Amino acid sequence: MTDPTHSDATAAAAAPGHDRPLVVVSNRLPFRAERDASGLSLMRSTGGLVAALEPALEQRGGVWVGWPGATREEAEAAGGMVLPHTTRIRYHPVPLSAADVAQYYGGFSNSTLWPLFHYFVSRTQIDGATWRAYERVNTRFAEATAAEATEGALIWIHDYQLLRTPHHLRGLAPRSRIAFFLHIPFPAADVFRVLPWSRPLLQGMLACDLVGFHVPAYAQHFLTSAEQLLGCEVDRAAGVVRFEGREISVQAHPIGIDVALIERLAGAAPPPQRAARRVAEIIGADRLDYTKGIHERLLAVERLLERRPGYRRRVRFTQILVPSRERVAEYAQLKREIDETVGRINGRFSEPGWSPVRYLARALPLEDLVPLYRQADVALITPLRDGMNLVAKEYVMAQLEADGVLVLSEMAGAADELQEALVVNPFDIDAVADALHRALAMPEDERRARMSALRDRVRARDVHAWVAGFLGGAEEAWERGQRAVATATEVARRRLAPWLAQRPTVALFLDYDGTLAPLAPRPEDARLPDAARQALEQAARTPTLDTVIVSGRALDDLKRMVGVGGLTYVGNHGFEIEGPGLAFRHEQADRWAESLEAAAGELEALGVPGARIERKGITLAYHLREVAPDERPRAGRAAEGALRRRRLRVTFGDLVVEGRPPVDWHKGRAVLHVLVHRHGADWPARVRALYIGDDVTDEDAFRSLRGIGRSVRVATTPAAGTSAADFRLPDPDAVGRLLKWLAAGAFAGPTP
Ligand code: GDG
Repeated sequence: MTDPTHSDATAAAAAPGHDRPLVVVSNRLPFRAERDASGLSLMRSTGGLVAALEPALEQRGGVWVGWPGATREEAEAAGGMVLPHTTRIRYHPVPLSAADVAQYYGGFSNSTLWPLFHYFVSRTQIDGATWRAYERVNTRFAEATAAEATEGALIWIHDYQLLRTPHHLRGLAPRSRIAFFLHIPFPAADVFRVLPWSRPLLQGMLACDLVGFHVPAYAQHFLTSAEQLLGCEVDRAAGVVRFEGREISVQAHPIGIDVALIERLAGAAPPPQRAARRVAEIIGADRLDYTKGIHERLLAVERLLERRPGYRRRVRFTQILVPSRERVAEYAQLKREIDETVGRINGRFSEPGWSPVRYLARALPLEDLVPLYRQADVALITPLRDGMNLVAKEYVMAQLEADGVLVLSEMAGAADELQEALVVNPFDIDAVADALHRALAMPEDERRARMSALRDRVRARDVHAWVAGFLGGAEEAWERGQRAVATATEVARRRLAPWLAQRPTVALFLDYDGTLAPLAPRPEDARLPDAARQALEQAARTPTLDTVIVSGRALDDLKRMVGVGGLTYVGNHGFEIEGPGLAFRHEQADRWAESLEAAAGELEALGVPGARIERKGITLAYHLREVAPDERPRAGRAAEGALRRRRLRVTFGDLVVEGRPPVDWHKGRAVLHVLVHRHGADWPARVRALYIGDDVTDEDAFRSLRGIGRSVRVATTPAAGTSAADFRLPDPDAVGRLLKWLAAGAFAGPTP
């Protein structure tokens, strides 16, 4: 794990890449859509993040990509909307419909990712429809971003709503510099894997050069997930993941606040006059959210008053509750619960002239909030889980006299840095009540010692240092990624070597077209490269290696194309097998000859220009590669119909439609047949089975071997979530290099 560098703004200005254009991408643009009599207007919103990013955008020149905050329908009803702009920053709106907002934002982002990442597993909704909406909207964000990604620009994507955007963006702009920051926790791998889409989400994030989190623990969770769920190679000490032949840096960059702003606003407010005061002030301020522990906090205040009656009439707890996600039913329910608890506590303890809880259930302008921070003797910040929590840092900086006390949940990322606070477990109501007592009774010397240490740290790591540190980290990550020479083959080799070495024999299954041989427009032109032929010849001589070529081609054709003796050949998608000590022909292989011929006749009669019919005896292929692209869908449908009418099974490959006997037999079953007949039913005790293929029909083999073997899909781009293979190699060249290593028998397992 590399620690973030907290350089100041001057150092940042001189840092490499400081003049690089910046593209910021976030769910929301920094506006609030306000509706009034004149229609819809967009107001610039403020806040620490905006205050930190806008100067960086202004300095470098750049674009902010995001949703403006009003749905497409609302904007249309209002006759359009006009985005504010400054001379150096442009805003690129990503329009979202009301349905998008409901499904992508209210659904997958806030009813699936938000609860799960905050460890509320039982609140997590698993719904394929919202996932698809999330994927769709993330694609749109990637398209909008790609349109802005000028040469050399740095793209900085924010937060959990956009975890898949880097993946789509990498596909559209492969050479771009992409960095990501997650503002919420990244959960432990065992929690994260609850999501059926955990793997594509990880792949999404791993398309970046830098993935940033608030604290090292979140980064570690991410590394563990990448290792366990995707089989990535991980270097924890360096904070690096190797994936798809790329190196991704994973770092902790704890966000800071706008220190100067908070101190200015605090300075404009009256000082607290603590000694003269009869009623001690306690403050809490949160967005309405179940993660913030507001209800539990109220119970702790109640417990204090119950157990220590001396505090009655002598303390007042102010809770500021900013409305949030009101359209989500659970939030409305939570609001009712909090309202009721406040009412109950006040009903129970209030006396003439004093109520224990002051409750402000609305947003306050920062100018009004900071004076409340300054006045408060104690801040009670007890989220059940929080990425960072900025209120804790803001309270600290508003304590200009350095004599307030911070009571802080150990479940907030901020607790990592703010160790001098009274750190509590927010679930333990008694412990929070005790900490509150300790805070209220704390001697001034201790208060000043703690608060001044906190103030120094928060000041040193303000939001400008955070931006500079993160952008510097992104720059380094990209450089590092450029130097990293690990090819996909090397990565696969390193991952496979220890596993292969655990058994004396390796059974190696290789598809032909697109795996060993580059694809060619006509099947007869797909020649085996010389290097691959030599490697196969060597493989045939290596006693610890059992090499099997698997193809959809007819067996004779396949043997002719490869032409290496001593290997096993599986033809016609597994319907015919031949090799040392093995001869197999599926019992149904010859019963469908008439149907196949009838279908072939019908396809010939169609006379689609460029289409080719390949009669393979047991199966039939209809090749569309040389058919005009806009003719292909129609020709494909016609072929499907012709084959189905003869009750044949239809499969769709890469520009090919195939018909085969309608039985449950495929490459995967054939692979298991070879393994069992050659090595015995308990072959996993003696043999490591590895399958390499590029086609959809190879997926059957990947699935059959899942858990008992390993598989590699040959594909130029990562097929997120769509392949059952364990690894990916980009092309037949990369397969050739892996094959050369395997053929030499260098994996050397224990002797039989
Ligand atoms: C996410 C993560 C992470 C509060 N009341 C008012 C008001 N606020 C401002 C505060 C503070 C911000 O809202 C709240 O920030 P938090 O960090 O506490 O929480 P989230 O909104 O959940 O933010 C969090 C953060 O992202 C940054 O990475 O720290 O863990 O969940 O700045 O001042 N602002 C105004 N009126 C209010 O009444 N204007």
